[in-house]
Amino acid sequence: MLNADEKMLIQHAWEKVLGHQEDWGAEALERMFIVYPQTKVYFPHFDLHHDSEQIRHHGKKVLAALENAVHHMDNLSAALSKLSDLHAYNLRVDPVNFKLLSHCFQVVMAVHLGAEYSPQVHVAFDKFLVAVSTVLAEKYR
Ligand code: HEG
Repeated sequence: MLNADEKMLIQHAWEKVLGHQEDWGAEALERMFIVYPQTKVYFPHFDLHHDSEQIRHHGKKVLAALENAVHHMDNLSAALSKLSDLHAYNLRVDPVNFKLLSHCFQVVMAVHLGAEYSPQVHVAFDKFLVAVSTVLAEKYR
């Protein structure tokens, strides 16, 4: 799991996200829908056009969940338990898709943080997103 240095890097990087949750969340989702169009099957009820209110609203929710995870890195299973139920029992999102969204979010971070998104921050974030995705998929079987 994440060591103390990595947790610090994630908390520090997250400070840069504050104030941009809706924009950056929507950007990550839009990238996912364009780069991996198979992910759109889970959102038949959404307007998926650029700047769609639904994408913005959903992006804000996804980043709020990630922010909650940043605040509970030592206890992700408990912190994300309800969301894990939702994804496993109601939405039934194939777990491969978590990697796709995680990758798109990493690109968004890199674009906005530039040089500050160093390889050390990148690997810490990668581990964090894998940990979150694991929890969201852990109730599938
Ligand atoms: Mg999921 C709903 C978070 C990956 C498809 N997702 C939600 C909600 C949150 C969330 C917070 C709203 C829950 C609520 O309203 O109570 N999602 C979340 C995270 C991640 C993730 C943190 C990964 C890091 N989701 C994900 C992926 C897909 C997906 C990869 C599909 C490609 N999520 C999905 C759908 C909904 C949610 C279809 C319901 C959307 C709606 O109808 O409003």
